[in-house]
Amino acid sequence: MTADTTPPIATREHTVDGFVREFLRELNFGQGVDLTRASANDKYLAMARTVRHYLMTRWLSTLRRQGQLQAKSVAYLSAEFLLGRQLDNALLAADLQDIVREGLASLGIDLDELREEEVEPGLGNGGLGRLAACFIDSLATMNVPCIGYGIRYEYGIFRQTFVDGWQVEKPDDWLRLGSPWEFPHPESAVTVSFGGSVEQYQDDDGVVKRRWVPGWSVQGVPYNYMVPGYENGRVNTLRLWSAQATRAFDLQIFNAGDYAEAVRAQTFAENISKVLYPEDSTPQGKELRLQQQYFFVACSIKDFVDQVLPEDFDLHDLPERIVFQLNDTHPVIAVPELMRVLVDEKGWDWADAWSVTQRCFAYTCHTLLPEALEVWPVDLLGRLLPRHLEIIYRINDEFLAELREAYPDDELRVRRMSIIAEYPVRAVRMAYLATVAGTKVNGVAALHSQLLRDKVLDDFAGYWPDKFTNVTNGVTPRRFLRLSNPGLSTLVTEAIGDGWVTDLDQLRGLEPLADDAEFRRRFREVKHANKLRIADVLAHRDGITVDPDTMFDVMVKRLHEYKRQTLKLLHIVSLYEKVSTGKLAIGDVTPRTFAFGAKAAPGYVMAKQIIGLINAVGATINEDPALEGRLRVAFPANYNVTLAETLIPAADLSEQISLAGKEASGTGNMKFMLNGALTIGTDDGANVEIRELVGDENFFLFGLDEPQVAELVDRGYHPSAYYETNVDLRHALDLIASGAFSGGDRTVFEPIVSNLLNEDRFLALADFQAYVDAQAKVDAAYADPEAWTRSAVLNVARGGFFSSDRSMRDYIDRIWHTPPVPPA
Ligand code: 9GP
Repeated sequence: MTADTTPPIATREHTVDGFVREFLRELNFGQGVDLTRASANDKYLAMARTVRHYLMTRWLSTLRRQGQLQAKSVAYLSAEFLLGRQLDNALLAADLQDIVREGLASLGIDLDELREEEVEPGLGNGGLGRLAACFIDSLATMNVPCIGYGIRYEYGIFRQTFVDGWQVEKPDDWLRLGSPWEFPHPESAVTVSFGGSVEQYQDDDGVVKRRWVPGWSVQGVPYNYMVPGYENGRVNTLRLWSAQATRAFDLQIFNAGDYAEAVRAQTFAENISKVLYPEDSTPQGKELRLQQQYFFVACSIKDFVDQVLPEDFDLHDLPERIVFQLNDTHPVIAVPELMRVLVDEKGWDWADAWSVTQRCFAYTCHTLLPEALEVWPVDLLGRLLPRHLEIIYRINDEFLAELREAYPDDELRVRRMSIIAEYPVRAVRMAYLATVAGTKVNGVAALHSQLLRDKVLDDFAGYWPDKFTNVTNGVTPRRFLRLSNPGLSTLVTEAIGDGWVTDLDQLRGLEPLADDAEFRRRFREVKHANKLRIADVLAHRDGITVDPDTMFDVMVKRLHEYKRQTLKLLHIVSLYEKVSTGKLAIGDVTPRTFAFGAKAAPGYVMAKQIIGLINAVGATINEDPALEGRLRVAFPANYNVTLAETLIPAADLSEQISLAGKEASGTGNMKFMLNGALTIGTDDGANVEIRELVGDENFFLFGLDEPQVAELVDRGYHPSAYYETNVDLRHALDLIASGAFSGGDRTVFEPIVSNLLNEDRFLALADFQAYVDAQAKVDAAYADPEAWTRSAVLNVARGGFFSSDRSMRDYIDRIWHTPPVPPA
């Protein structure tokens, strides 16, 4: 027998005493303080580091096993990962919740107080980034090898504050107090270049080739994060890149004595990963953004090819070893980058390189708004990445030649499908490039995928019908039910066991309990407790008072006109107007708390106006004694993942009221459903599937559907006609215009009113009456608590489809073909 020479991996003792010993060691040796003098932050950091030790053994053995097996992996390329707080998830994955609570209590420390010390990394804008975080959680839990690649922004999504009701952005300094969940590896930094020019040269065989002579470079330093699977021994890796000046560059200038210039060079390089672009759905055509995109994909490809793969790996086998999933168009520049690596650096011929590249990528589109499909002017691209632009031109030339063969008599169609747009400026259409390069293109909900096929990418779908598929989004049940709603989790587990945590379809087992009066009573108790919990959070966090005995009617999402927060506002203002003028007795109004959460992109003027109006309406209504506290608006600033985790479980009504055909999917809608809220919504995004699953009788559908919207727009939409003919709508708009919510100043909200009356791009006025009618049905349904609870239970029971584990199964079956690799 030969001795096992594999070095052992350290383990930790999974007991209260073991934890306490480790924790004190971290506090004393890691933080350099003793318990009596330790600040809350010291204790939090020591606890977090102790907890991560418990996951380390799993992480190291996952990496070791992956090194041995070289199983096919997913590389999820995403400019955003909106992780949320890490501690609770780590405790859950490592089955440490009780041990840590007890261990800390034995030292007189309250776990819940320490939890509040954690600052969430806001490395994403909203749904897209949060989806990426859910996906990597699911892949780890399902034992699928995955590495997430993204950017370690020094400043994440801005911290929103309100000053006199108006949004004021503050920097999100999430790293200030230390970041215990990351592992920097400066020794593994990679160099990424920009600018310069392309030169022609002859290789050793006299073949004329082209290569890039870059103008300047930066370093990408990897920071690793653990992505633990739920109680399964696997920990995958998320690798986020931070930009730094290259040492050579730095030293050269420094040695020449120009300290100021050296610092400037450093700042210039570090700017690349300095701040997340706070845009959601609309791209900012900024050079820095393209730098960010290229920076992280170039680092990631280099990392994968040079560090992750074994030295002797034959890159011709790359498609059997990896699939690079392009999360929206942000990482699409990875396509020409892989071509450049294979052709220029590895010396492959073009056809070989293209054949491998085409089999390595797949593309997810997350939008339907034409303005959100990124397009890079060739001037900019050519300046920043001249060799990549050449490669894109060649990809396009060959693609157009192929199309001309397929459609010899249809040059118009060929031009429509060109990766290069000619108007208004010559530019690269990144979605087209991704479609041409990817094995598959998917939308994120059934309706969205259909509209992609039929409208946005219809020429491509006609040419490659099999390339297009759908994967409906999902959310992780670990974070968004098990952790965020302990009351409901316990109730569900008591009823059907805890298998649902990793197999959410098991929630179906709750269906019969919808008819069980005792179960419904306990379900209501949980909801009420969740309302008390959020009331407490809002009181302390925001100084906002809410009444837990009212219906919680919640609209939380980015502020965007297509999402139609204004429609919600018109409903509130209309109710207020009717009560104030005596048309409606306050006693007949269902007591409601209207909760909003929404950040507006800093440069999106109309969105910021709407925030001002929500706060102004809230301030007026909340202080009007005539309403007897029956209607209140609660708009906490800085809605984020942490707040979502307490707010969503308390909701009765989920507002998903985007204009049909505009919201690709939505994922908040799924979180609400799983937490027992009923949806009022349009036939849009994943609402369509929610309604199909839960049934019409448990969903408040209203408004135009997508074909009706298209028809109305084609016919010519005149919002003012609705104003003229609908008295309630007129009164509501007039009240806003009168200055009633702006201290009599009629100019303040005039832009919103006139935009609605004259343009109303997202047809809020057309859907107003249908929305108000649907809200009347909500009131009627809510008046019968037993029937309402029955519907709420059925929403939970039928929500299993929206697990991100199911989304991952669909990606694996339809796109990735990456089988699970159970731990050794
Ligand atoms: O707007 C979509 C949202 O509907 C979807 O749920 C989310 C995740 O797929 O992606 C959003 N898209 C973007 O943020 C930008 O394309």
